[in-house]
Amino acid sequence: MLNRVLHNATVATCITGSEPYGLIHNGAVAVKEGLIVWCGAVDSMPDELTALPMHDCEGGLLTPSFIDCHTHIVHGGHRAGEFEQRLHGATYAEISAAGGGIVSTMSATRAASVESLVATALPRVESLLAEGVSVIEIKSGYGLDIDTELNMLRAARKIQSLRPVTVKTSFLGAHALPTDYNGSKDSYIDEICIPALEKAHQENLVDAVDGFCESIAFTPDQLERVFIKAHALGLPVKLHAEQLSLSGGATLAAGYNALSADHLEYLDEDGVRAMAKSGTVAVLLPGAFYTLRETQHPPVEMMRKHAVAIAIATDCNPGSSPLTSLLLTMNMACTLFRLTPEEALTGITRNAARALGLPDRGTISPGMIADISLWNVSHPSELCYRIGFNPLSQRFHSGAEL
Ligand code: DI6
Ligand code: FE
Repeated sequence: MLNRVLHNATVATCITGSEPYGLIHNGAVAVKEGLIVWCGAVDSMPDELTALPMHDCEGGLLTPSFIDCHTHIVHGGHRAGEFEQRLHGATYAEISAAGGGIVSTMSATRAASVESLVATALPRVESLLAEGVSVIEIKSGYGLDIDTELNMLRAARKIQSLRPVTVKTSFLGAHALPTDYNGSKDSYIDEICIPALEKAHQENLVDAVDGFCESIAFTPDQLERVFIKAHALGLPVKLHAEQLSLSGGATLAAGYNALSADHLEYLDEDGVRAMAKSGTVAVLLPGAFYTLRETQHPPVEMMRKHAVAIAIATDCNPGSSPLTSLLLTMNMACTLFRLTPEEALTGITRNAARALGLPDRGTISPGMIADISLWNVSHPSELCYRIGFNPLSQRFHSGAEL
């Protein structure tokens, strides 16, 4: 049923206006052919819409469905053992040096078939969907050879065909240097990363191109070569930047009109200015901050001052953020980063859509795809405030009731 009017609801449109959250009290949303055609106070609804089937929301809250704009949700294995080792005193760096970390996930991912990558990702995907998620971004980056990078992206595409979710893929060949690669980081970029990107693009597996800019990963110069190839292929870019140190990644990304720069704990004001100029979204990842017990906070106040759009995401990955809850991510963003609940909600709706280049999602307004969630709460701040409680009552995906 793709035509209906959702009524008897408070509507958080997530459009900036006079009301916080773009709230409409006693609101209604009209959906036709899976698109939102009208939204407003129920007493101002145009007469012709009253002929549509009516869906009583019983006083609940409607929001745009959530968008997790940064995940590594497809991967082999897990790293619970490293979690234990860290609690016994080992550091993330020591574990990596001993063959753990990203490399251990790489080995497990290479050993997995596409089918098993899909099968192990699905429970994590379902955990997100159960909390009103309609769009998930999924990165490659644990294959680090041509075949496995492609397999990760094939698995990501497959997930969209198996569940009511929209998947956007990001190619992250420049995530880490595989330890079994006999060559330099420069030759890895030329011999593996760029050829894998070309092949993945030929198979239509890539929606955006990502990289990890950090002393333990790749330099701005190396990543720029990947970005040049991305632009030549007509693909937008994004970047893991300034997560562990200030490396200049955000400024590089802004120079290539990146959709987003992500993490950003060590970002400085020049980087914030560059992102403001290019309209690059700042994606903050409180799950990684929490798991790594980071103490450097992302410069949220500076982002507000320069009007950089802020999104938040799970960064779901087996090492630094084994997190599959956007509700908890919102709570963490408020408590750890001092985002307001309104910023947190905007961060997983309107701004997350921008971080993925999706102009037709992330708000409740005419012309948007009807990805809408109904919550058994009376005010949107409740979505951030509770910890470990899921008040989702219903989700509509492209207007279809699930
Ligand atoms: N930043 C991160 O936090 C993850 N990747 C990245 O570029 C870490 C991934 C892992 O430890 O498996
Ligand atoms: Fe990440």
